[in-house]
Amino acid sequence: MSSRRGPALLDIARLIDGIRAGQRAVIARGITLIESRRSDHQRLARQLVQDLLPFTGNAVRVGITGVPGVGKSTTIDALGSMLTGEGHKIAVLAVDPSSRRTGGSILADKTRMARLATDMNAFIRPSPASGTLGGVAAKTRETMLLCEAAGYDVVLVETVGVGQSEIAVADMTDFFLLLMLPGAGDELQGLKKGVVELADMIAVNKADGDNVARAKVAAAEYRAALHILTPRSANWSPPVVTYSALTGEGVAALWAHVLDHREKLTAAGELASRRAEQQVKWMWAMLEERLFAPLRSDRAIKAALASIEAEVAAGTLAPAAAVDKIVGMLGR
Ligand SMILES: Nc1nc2c(ncn2[C@@H]2O[C@H](COP(=O)(O)OP(=O)(O)OP(=O)(O)O)[C@@H](O)[C@H]2O)c(=O)[nH]1
Ligand SMILES: [Mg+2]
Repeated sequence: MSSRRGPALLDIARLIDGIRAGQRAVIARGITLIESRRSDHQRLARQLVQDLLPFTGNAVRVGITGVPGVGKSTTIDALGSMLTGEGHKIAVLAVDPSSRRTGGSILADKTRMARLATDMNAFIRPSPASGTLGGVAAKTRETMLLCEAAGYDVVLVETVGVGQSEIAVADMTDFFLLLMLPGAGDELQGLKKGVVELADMIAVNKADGDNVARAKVAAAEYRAALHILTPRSANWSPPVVTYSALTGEGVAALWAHVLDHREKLTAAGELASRRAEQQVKWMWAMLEERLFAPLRSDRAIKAALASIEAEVAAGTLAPAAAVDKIVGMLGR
């Protein structure tokens, strides 16, 4: 074909073959395309995700959150290697829109996931580079789809429990796991009530050594706290468990709850409806992201916005007139 689209489409076909064959280098190349900010790459990435769509949706999608140091990475390592031992293929993704995680701490994370990092049935991908939460979440969602098409049947999405990113992760997964520390029943460890309400399970980690009794006390407190919250689903009451990512004690039981949840929600049709709702939500989130993109990236618009904002602040320009001006610039 001599058309300009020819070679690119050929590349996409090759990418799809490699991804579906589970070739790690090709998977990584696909993710790089998804994460690229270049508009031609973004166009190809959209085509790629669309073409992969029929092969997606088959994974158990689990979101994992908790304060820094609660043991998310250690838990993912323990859980992930248990599951690869059972013949599963695990993809580990992250949503971290802050610039907290530099190259250095990605490496540190890999040492916390020592077993998975060398496991051929595990694929670990750090969070897309910092950007807006919406942008980062969108890329992680597409990466998740790509991993599913590559045959990963469990996707674990980690996010640190300090902001809006928990909601984004709960919105892209089937099961949202909130990790807690023993002994710190104090106002649910600073977590916002909204995050606790999203949880499909609370798991108190580090229930080992001297901490076992304290972990049990914490679990009882969380159980009592959950009673006064409205459950996320009519078909599921979030359990509260204790475990140790370090010793592995309780990790299998933790996973059994995830599967139980899946069975119950599938039977009730809720898993399918949850995913359908999520997909529509993604569409709106991406539309918003796309419509707002010029406001953030177009230099002329950015400059004009600053002075428009100043005029609105000074009271010389009405907000409605300002919106007219901005929308006018977008239409150009
Ligand atoms: N005793 C004990 N220590 C644990 C356990 N799980 C994790 N740790 C320790 O807690 C520390 C933090 O663990 P990480 O897995 O890095 O925690 P994280 O939640 O991923 O932390 P961030 O990525 O910084 O948000 C490490 O020193 C772990 O060895 C556990 O079950 N028992
Ligand atoms: Mg970590």
